[in-house]
Parts: sequence; structure tokens; C-alpha cells
Amino acid sequence: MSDELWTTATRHPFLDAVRDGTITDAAFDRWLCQDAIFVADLLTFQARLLARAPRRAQTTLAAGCAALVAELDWFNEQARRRGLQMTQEALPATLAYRKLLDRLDAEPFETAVTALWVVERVYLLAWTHAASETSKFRDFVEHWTTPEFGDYVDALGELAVTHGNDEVVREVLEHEVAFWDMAQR
Ligand code: MP5
Repeated sequence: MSDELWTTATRHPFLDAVRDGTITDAAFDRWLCQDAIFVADLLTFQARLLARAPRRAQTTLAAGCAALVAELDWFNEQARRRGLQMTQEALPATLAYRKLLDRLDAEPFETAVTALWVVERVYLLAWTHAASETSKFRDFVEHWTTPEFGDYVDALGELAVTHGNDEVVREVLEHEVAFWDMAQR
């Protein structure tokens, strides 16, 4: 299906620049602040999804919600280390992504969880691509490339139904590309 879009979303120039150490602090910090806003939005989306999840999906989604709460603490710690104030307004790409998450509430559970799988799989592949021996962003690479995170993505993959949900997969991938674009602008 959208192989090319998967590649664009997971091998974006932002990630090349993180890997090569050529990313500017301004671009990285813009991404960091916007991603913290996105993760807060993702938590509220995922909590709503958990509320209507079938029994078999509850363990994975509940663990994911708890992981997102811990991740928000982790973002605050990263921001503190980098001397950032996390008071930025959401930029247009972040707001547009929030709109998609809100819209998914009206979609069948299978469609919404498929979207969530894409959201998470992109980060696994993207940060794997951004890994390098000498990266000063090792904390970030490690965060999204742990075996536990890979297991979580696989568990979401078990719940995802790609057949018939091509459109939502494409939409999520487009939002991911726009998110990296926003950071590098
Ligand atoms: C994720 C993220 C991964 N943090 N930001 C974007 C724009 N897409 C996907 O989600 P998580 O919950 O941080 O693993």
C-alpha cells in the first residue's frame, strides 16, 4: 500500500539530521515541545479508546496509557535538562493531528486502534533509523527502540486491522510527515 509514505515518515530529513548530529537545537527543541503536547493529546485519545475497547484489547491499551503518563514525566525531565520552558502553543501540525485523534472517536474500534498502531510503529522505525554510535540524542533513540517498546508495537499490531483501513493508515502517516516537517522548518 503506502510503502513510500511509510519510508517518508520514518526516514525523514529531520531524522537524518538527528543521526548525523547536524540538527539545530532550535529544530530539536521545537520538535520536543510539540511532541510533549502531542503525547498529552495521545493519552486523552487512548484513554477514550480504552473506555470502549473490547475485553481482549484492555491489557495492551491500559499498559499503553500508563506508559504515556510516565512518558509525560520523561518529557518534562528532558525539557528541564535542555533548559526549555514547556509553555509553547500548539503549532498547526500538532493541532491538525489532535483533530484527527478526536475524529477517530467516531470510527469503529478497529479503525482507531489501527491508527494507534501506525502512530507507535512510526516512532519505532523512525528512531531506529536515527540511531548512531555517537548521537548526543541517545536518550531519545533508546526511548523508542527498547525491546519493550517493540513488544508494545507488536501487541498493537495484533489488534490492528489494516484490511479496509488503508485510508486511516495513510492519514496518520501524512500527519507524521507534517510533524517532522514542522520541526525542521
Ligand atoms: C509518537 C510521538 C509515538 N511521540 N509523536 C508523534 C508525532 N508520533 C508518534 O508515541 P509515543 O506514545 O511517544 O510512543
